[in-house]
Amino acid sequence: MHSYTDRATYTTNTIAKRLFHLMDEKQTNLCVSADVLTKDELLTLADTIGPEICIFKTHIDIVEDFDNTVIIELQRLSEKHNFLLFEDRKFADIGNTVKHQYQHGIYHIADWADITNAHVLPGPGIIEGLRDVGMTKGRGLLLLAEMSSKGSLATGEYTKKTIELAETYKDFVIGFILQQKLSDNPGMIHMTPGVKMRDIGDPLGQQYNSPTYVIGEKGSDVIIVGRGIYEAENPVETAKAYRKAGWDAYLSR
Ligand code: S5P
Repeated sequence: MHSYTDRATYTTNTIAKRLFHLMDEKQTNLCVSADVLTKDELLTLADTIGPEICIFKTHIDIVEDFDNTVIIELQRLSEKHNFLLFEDRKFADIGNTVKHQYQHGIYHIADWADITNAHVLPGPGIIEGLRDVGMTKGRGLLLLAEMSSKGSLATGEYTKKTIELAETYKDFVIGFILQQKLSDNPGMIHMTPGVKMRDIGDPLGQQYNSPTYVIGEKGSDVIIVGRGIYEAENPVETAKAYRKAGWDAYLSR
């Protein structure tokens, strides 16, 4: 089994290399999913949880009082605490449209998000469109190969094709969102949402597994934790616990 650091040599993408090194240096494979609705909550979470994480994942379009200072502050905090920014945009349109959605509009995602993600439902054009914009800015893309939610249609042949498609664009595609390790390419990063220590799901179809199961048994690389952390009574202590569980599982596999 390769260490994260060893795996950096199997990719040419600068963000993927940075992430692999960052995880071993900082000793964390925890990505926090900051699905909060105000600028204040978002920035407070980034500053307090920042020391524990390798990636800060946003849904920037749910922030009610969004303005450009959110981005400036997020970038400052990402430098202060050494984590990457991941906008969980889940692009899903034709290449020409996603190019604009990635680069323009209010959010200018390509200008600040180190990582974003896409469904490959439309075919390879979506990757090519995002790549046109993202490569020159030194960004990385994750493909959604599986989803954590009940009844997900991203299974079987769709999942298999997604993994295959990534190889064609491995200068820009840095890995996958999925529930288990599915690629044999050590340069590809596997990230898994649907992680919570206590609950097994929510009323809207989310399904949860533990950090130990996801990293230790399913062979994923990064745990993505949202409500498990930001809804906890003590988010910082809880983040430390998720970080330790994820890291111990990596060390012992
Ligand atoms: O399959 C998926 C893919 C993603 S990116 N299932 C998910 O839940 N996500 C995202 O992970 C989702 O959009 C949310 O931001 C986060 C999970 O949040 P939690 O509160 O359930 O941990």
